[in-house]
Amino acid sequence: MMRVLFVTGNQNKVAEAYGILSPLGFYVEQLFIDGKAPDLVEPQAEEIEEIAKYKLEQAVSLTMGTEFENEAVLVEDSGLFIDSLSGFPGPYSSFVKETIGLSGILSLMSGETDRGAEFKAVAAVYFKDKIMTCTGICRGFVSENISGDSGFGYDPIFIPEEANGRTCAQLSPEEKSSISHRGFALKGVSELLIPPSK
Ligand code: ITT
Repeated sequence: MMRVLFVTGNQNKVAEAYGILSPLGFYVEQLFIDGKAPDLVEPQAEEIEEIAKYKLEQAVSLTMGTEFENEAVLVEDSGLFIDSLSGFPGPYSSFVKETIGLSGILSLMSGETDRGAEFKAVAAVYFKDKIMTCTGICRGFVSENISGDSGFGYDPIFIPEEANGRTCAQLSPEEKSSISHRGFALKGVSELLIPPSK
């Protein structure tokens, strides 16, 4: 099994990536340096693609010259893009979650009938001098209420189109990953790492 080192501070992402990539023949492990998950700087940028590339550069430079330098290094950046808010919070999703939180988003949307939104993830991998990136999108709606207690982040207020009205926080990890932005982005990069045999 090929090992993929995931550079992230979010253990929920690691657990999901492990579930998505293990059946495809990859062993996902969170990268720790000196016992700590390295803190990557997230630039203020309009596009999560740009943020993911910047995070990957930092992640790769952290592994250069270490025992990890010949291994595949993965980063990922994601965000929730709400149609009626012109794509907000998008690249600012982390900050918004920490400040106004889920209830703040629901208040911003109070009385709004257009609840359309999408989750987007950009996964970027460096392996053998090559950079591979893939974007995954999950279309859905922002719920009226906070529901469910599995998952993380915005899961309790996001209803994927395929989820029959349930929020991501009401899905099993397998159900979420089979339709999620992260599921699509990681399956995409896995095919670039090892093209499927015909
Ligand atoms: P990194 O260390 O990998 O950057 P992070 O949690 O800061 O971890 P992001 O910047 O990519 O990750 O995430 C932006 C926000 O979107 C953050 O608040 C996450 O909790 C949330 N988020 C990302 N993926 C999600 C998912 O699958 N379900 C719900 N919320 C998610």
